[in-house]
Amino acid sequence: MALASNSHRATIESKISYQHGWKESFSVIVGSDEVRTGKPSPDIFLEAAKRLNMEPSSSLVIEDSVIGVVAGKAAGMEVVAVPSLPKQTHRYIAADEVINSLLDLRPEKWGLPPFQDWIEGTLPSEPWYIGGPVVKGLGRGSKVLGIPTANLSTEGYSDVLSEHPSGVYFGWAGLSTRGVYKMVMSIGWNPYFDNAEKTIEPWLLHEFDEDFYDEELHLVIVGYIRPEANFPSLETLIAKIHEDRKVAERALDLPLYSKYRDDPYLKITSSKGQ
Ligand code: ADP
Ligand code: RBF
Ligand code: MG
Repeated sequence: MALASNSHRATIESKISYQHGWKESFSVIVGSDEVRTGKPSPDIFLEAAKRLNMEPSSSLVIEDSVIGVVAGKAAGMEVVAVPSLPKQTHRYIAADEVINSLLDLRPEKWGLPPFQDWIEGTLPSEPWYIGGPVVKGLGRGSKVLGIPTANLSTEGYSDVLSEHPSGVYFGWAGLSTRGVYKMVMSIGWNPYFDNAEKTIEPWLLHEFDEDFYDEELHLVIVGYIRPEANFPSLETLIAKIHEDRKVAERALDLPLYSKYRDDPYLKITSSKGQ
């Protein structure tokens, strides 16, 4: 695995020195000062392949920039693009695949060994925490989909939300006066509805007799299921969300995930996450 950047070698080294284990993860590092021309020229990638002793045609480039995609294709390599800005997919048409985040990278699609951390359709993560009073959403969940989502305000969560890509996640939900429930949620712009704002939409996997707007809801998010997607019809969107529910329900019984049911954050009644 090589790191091939348009930055100068010294800048790359200095930058990654702050990330534990990154330097050791790459057997080759190439900066733009080590070749004649930087991206979009293919030189950096060709040099990286040469030092790895690999054929360009059997190399896979993972890129976040448009000029990097162009450089990778010019080098005769396969290119997966991970755009650094959402809703910019159209600028990356030259790539062989555009994914929303590195969570969606599937090495086996490219003849590489698969990641080993996926388990029963889910990708475990360190738990992360959000909470607050249940707010009014766009009034669509129950009415249009038959799937109520207890929306949380995104205000005050810009750090957590920028750390975690949009997508479908699952975990545990605590309602201060009611209990702890399994939960599956979408975070993002809901491509089917093409929302202008990012929303947090947790579906609590329990039948309630009444609404619980303004009640304190705390979430412990323990894993990832899939990127948000668009769908050809409302029926196919609904079917997919029910599939997500089954994946989450089953996964949350695994010890790996069920242990977080007892997380004290689910019982605390303050209004700030951690
Ligand atoms: P909104 O657009 O205001 O979020 P929804 O149609 O999505 O409206 O309904 C969400 C509301 O339904 C929640 O705020 C909550 O009060 C209630 N509700 C009832 N059952 C559930 C459930 N199982 N999961 C989430 N919310 C539920
Ligand atoms: N909306 C989408 O447009 N695309 C999705 O892939 C998607 N996945 C969802 C997954 C789950 C588990 C839930 C609860 C909702 C999902 N929705 C998705 C969001 C749904 O559109 C949202 O709840 C409604 O817009 C109601 O506000
Ligand atoms: Mg809702």
